Amino acid sequence: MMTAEEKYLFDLHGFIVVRNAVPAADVNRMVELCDAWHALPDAKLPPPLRSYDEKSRKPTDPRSINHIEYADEVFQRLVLNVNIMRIVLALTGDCPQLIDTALTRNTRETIDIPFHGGVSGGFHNPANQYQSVGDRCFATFINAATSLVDVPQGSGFVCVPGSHKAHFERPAHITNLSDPPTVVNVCPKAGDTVIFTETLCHGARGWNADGARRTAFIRYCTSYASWTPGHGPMEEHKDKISEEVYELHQVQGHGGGKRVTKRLLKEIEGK
Ligand SMILES: O=C(O)CCC(=O)C(=O)O
Repeated sequence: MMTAEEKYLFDLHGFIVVRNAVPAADVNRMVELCDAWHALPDAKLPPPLRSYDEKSRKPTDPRSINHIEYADEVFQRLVLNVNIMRIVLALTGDCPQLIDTALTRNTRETIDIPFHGGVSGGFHNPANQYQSVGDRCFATFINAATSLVDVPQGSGFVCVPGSHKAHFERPAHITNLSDPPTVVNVCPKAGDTVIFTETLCHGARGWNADGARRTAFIRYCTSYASWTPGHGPMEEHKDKISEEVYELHQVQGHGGGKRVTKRLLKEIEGK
C-alpha cells in the first residue's frame, strides 16, 4: 500500500509528507472548531474534550485539546482518511489502533517544543519501535499531523531525519533550532499531513507569523501493543462516534481483521 518511493523515503527519513491529504472544506471546518474550542476554558468544552495538561500548563505552553473525534464528525473523517490510513495500515501491518487525537494552537506567545523521541542511552522503548524488513517498513507508534494552515519556514515541525534508526545519543548542542542537514524544518501547506514514527527525534519551533499555527495530531499504534489498554474507546461517550471509529480505537490481537481495516483496504485498492 506504500509505493516504493514512499517506503524509501520513510525508511530513510522516518517521516513522509502526504500532500493535500485532507479536503479544503474539512480543513476550514477544523480551523473554525479549533478557534472556537481554544477560546474556551476546559470547563466549557463539550465533553469529553479536555486539555492534555490543564492543571500543569503554563500560559506560554501550547495548548493541546484531546478526544476531538468525539465532538465533531470532521475529526472522525480525519481519523479514517484513506490518504493517511493507506500509510498507517502499511506501517502497522494492517493492525491499526487509534490511540489519541489532539488539536493544537501555537501563537507568537507560546513556546517551542524541545526535541523528544529518538534513542536515550542507546535504548529505544520497546513499545515504540521502527524496523524495515524485506519489502516493508514497520512502526508501532505513528503520528499523523495534519496542518490546518500554511506553515512558513522557521516555524513548526522539526526533526533529525534518520534519527529513528540512531544508535548513539544525540549531542546536547543539536537542538530544534539547529541547521540542516542535521535538523530539518518541515513546512506543510494547509491540508498536508506529516506522518512520522514517534521513534524519530522531533519537536517544533515557535510560531513566527501572524495568526496561529493549528494542527490536528492523530496518533495510531499497532492494535496489539501491550501499553495501550488505557487508550481504548471512551465507553461513556461511545454514542458520539461511529462504529468504525469505535472499532479503530479497540485493542486487538496480532491476527488483525478489524472490519474497518478491511473496508479501508478495499477502498484503497479501488482507488
Ligand atoms: O508541534 C509539533 O509539530 C510537534 C509535535 C510533537 O512533538 C508531538 O506530537 O510529539
